[in-house]
Amino acid sequence: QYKPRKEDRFSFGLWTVGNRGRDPFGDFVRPELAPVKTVQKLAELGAWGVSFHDNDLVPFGASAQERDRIVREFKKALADNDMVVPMATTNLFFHPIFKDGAFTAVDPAVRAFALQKTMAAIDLGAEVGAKTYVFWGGREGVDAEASKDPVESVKRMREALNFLIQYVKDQGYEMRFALEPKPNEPRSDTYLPTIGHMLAFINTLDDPSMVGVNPEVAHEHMAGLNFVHGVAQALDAGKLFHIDLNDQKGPRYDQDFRFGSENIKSMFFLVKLLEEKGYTGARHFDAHAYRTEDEQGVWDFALGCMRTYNMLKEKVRRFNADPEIKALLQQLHGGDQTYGGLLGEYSKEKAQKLKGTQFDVDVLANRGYQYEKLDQLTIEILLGTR
Ligand code: GLT
Ligand code: MN
Ligand code: MN
Ligand code: MN
Repeated sequence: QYKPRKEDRFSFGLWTVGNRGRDPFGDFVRPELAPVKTVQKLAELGAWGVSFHDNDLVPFGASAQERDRIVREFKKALADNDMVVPMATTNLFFHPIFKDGAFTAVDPAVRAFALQKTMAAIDLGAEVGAKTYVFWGGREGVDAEASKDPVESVKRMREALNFLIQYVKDQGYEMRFALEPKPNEPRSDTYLPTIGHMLAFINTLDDPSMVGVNPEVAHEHMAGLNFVHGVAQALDAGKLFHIDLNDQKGPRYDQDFRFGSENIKSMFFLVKLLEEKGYTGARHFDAHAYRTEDEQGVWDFALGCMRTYNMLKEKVRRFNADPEIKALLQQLHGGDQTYGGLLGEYSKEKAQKLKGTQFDVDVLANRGYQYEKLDQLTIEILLGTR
């Protein structure tokens, strides 16, 4: 019943299941996973798509012939396994040339190189049919605050994105951009740190309609924010172009845990939001297996992400169908029509009427809302007793 199917639109980055467990304190613990094998394995598990950074597929500095061979083999694997590439992105953080950032690096040669690399990666994404192009500003930020003018940095970010928007248009690609915020790590402070910062920034671009967000669970939790609310605001703005699903234990380093492994209640409300508010994009997992795992553990991890999403989806169905919850919500949201008529759009008459209205302040102030009951019912749904 919870088995992932194509219509669930689950996707994984090559770098996620391909994560080899290296961290700042320890070396690789798993061997490399070839992209072709990843595509086969993910398809077997029921995934729909796979995403990648340019260098997850084509090594940095590969020759043109090598690139073409790799892309040919990869496209064959996609076709053989009925898999799509919903999203592609650029690695602008791994190579030492990007140690001071890419689009916001102080060195204009680095900024120009970042643009060149991104154009080539956009071409690669377009070649495999990616309709969404993600920008995660990995090293766009500072350690030494004195090193950059923060206003200039925002301008540089804008300049680069405007350049690339125009490039995509010139090439005639059917592609939209999704910007991914993160508050810190690997830099001690990253520019455009949260969904809210990103949404405001997008409106300053030359063609905001082409640009949305790619929020990640772990990243907003690192900033101590309510992810569900951030995603809701992005949806309301028509800007939820893509999403990175994973999990995280509070505001620490970026943990990228298996989806739904930690914050079950908020992930329940996230799935509820995505399923009910018309999100049709990829359910993309940007997470990786614990460092303790071998290859089998990686596939256990991948299947777990998808199954948990589907289990939460089933919980949403139960929540919505529960008579007691339904009645409670109806009562809470029913309201009083006399006052309802005084709300909404402004009119002079309404304002006058509102000014003259008597409110029973004591009754309103003394009201109980039954949220304890509502929340407990939610918990009972989640713990499987309803
Ligand atoms: C990197 C980062 C992720 C981004 C990926 C896209 S790469 O793993 O931690 O959050 O989504 O660049
Ligand atoms: Mn991410
Ligand atoms: Mn992360
Ligand atoms: Mn990450």
